[in-house]
Amino acid sequence: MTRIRGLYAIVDPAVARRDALPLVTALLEGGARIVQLRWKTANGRQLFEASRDCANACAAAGALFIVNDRPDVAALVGAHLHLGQDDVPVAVARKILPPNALVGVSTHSDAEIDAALAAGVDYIGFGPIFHTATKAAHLPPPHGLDGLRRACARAGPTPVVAIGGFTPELAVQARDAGAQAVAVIGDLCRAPDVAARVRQYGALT
Ligand code: TZP
Ligand code: MG
Repeated sequence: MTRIRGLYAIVDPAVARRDALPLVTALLEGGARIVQLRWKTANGRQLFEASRDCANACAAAGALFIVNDRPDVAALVGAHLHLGQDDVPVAVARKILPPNALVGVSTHSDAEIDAALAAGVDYIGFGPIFHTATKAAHLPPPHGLDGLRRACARAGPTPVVAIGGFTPELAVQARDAGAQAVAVIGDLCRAPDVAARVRQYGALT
């Protein structure tokens, strides 16, 4: 039974203009049970220390904690791992992760979905589904809900995490289109009351 289900909250301190730990604390208070730390501008020390603190907070709340980009940091803090297309290959990352670590990969096309499935990922990130105000490099145009439906069919039993432009209302539509989870950056990181915003995703779980 996959633990990738419902709201997949992504903490991006650069988007939020706040430190990672207070954000994670607010997400957990609101009921988030999957939290990823995505901090592209951090140096190694910053990312390690923030990951360690967020991992501890998530463990205390019984939430899943996922580190973006960096297998070494994920391994050091006992986190799960999310990889992009430009990161180390899944099989290489798994060499330094414990066997129970989940590894997910961001995909944007059929070819990337197929490659991720062949690599044995635990879940697939797929997007962007809608227009996103969060700047992410080299994103293709939005796939929309029809594209998401096709991606879920292609992924078969592997869980699909939809990403890109989500709000509580749109998240329900993604779930109805077949996504097991919905990843959210801006709508949570830019929320004036993060815990309250998480609660508005309650219909997802
Ligand atoms: N990959 C596809 S869309 C996206 C990424 C990293 C950004 C999603 O951010 P937001 O703010 O939830 O639209
Ligand atoms: Mg990456």
